[in-house]
Amino acid sequence: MESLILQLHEIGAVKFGNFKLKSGIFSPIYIDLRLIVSYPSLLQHISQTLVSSLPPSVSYDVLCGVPYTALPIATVVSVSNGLPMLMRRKEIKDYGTSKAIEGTFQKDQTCLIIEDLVTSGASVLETAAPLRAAGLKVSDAVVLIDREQGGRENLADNGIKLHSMIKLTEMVRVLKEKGRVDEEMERTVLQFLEQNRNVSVPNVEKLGAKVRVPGFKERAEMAKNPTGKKLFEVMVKKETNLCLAADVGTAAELLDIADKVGPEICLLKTHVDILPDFTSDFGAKLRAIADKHNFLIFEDRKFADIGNTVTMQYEGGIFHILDWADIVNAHIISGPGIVDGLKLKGLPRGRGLLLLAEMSSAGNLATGDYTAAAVKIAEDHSDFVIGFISVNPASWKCGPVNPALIHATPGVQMVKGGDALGQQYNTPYSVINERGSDIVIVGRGIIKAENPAETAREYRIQGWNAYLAKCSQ
Ligand code: S5P
Repeated sequence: MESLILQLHEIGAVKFGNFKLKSGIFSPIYIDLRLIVSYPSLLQHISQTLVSSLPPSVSYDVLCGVPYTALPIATVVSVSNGLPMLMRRKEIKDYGTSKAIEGTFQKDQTCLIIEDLVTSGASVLETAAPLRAAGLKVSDAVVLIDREQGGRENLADNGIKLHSMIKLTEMVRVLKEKGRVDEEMERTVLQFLEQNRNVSVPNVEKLGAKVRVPGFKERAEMAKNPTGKKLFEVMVKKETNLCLAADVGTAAELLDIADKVGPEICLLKTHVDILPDFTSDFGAKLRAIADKHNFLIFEDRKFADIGNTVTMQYEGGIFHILDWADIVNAHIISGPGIVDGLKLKGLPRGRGLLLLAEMSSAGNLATGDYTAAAVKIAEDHSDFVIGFISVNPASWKCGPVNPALIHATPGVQMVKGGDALGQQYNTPYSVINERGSDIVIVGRGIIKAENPAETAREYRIQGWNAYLAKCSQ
């Protein structure tokens, strides 16, 4: 390993100084492994050591390198070990076969992911998602260098064990010992790593001691509200627990993305008051798309006023939400009267309501007793309330909630993290399997993707697999 580290340093694949990373932060160390294609014996050395460093318990039928840098490594591993390889396309063609994965394989085969460098683990997850979507099992990834900045934990959250040949701290120690960097640089790098370690694994309390989890089909039977029942049924029929948060700039874009992503989702969430081109026929147009693809519409109105006011906000104004939205949501800050008010209008039309029991944003106040109060109100109105916006129902002190009620969780992306305005993200696997939710609500993770429909498919598979894993526990 030492000689490998020294060779990487010699060819300039590891550099020390002050480098701006893709994320915008400055790092005293920069690693560029693209160079290794120019050094065939080093490439062969890396490829051989990668596979032989894996524990014998790791078994696999096929390999897949993360594009692009790890592709030559995976190719050499494949050729020297006689193991078939797959390739994941970064860009999916909209002509020909439009395949995300190239190569032949059988469903249920196990695929080992090969990567050159892991920081957050995002690239490995981007490769794992279409492999899993195609029916392959992905449980291990092997990487040449682990930057030790949260990748291992993020991957574990997604059911992938990371095996690394070299850890960045080890690499720096070896280079210091061999006189390639001085003590000050070693200290600077270690300090940088210390300050940029994204290891904050959420305080996950596992779902109650392996109680049998009823599936969505069973829960559809238990639901009292027709919309709640329909939602479970759609989820089962389409094998999806994905809700798209369609926070796009215009009504035209919204209708367009709804049609494209429609086959992947059970629910489409709108913020109708952000659409500058809203017209009175918007609801009918969206309903037609919802009927075509069999999903429900959820207007994320977050009502918060007294019962009398919300009846008017629900039914009237410009938006006439009651006419086209299957589901709306409400805060309980004003007390149970808000549910009575919305129910007055919504129940005769067969509509459903989600209560905001928790929120995803940092520092929010919907915790503890407030969350418990939401549960109580929901139980008291289970003819109209279909469930909750929640973040970690597995941790609720009140214990498991009536399974007729559903949990939908915002703040979901493939990699844990957040935005600059307090949003906090967890992975689909963590949200469904560890935090005890049912539906993942994904906005920017899909709408900002290069190919929203394909990305939505990947989220759907991740979310659904996490649900299946939970049910088979
Ligand atoms: O606590 C909450 C509740 C909601 S409904 N946190 C949220 O982020 N939301 C909504 O979920 C939010 O208004 C947005 O529409 C979506 C999250 O979007 P993303 O782009 O961060 O995935």
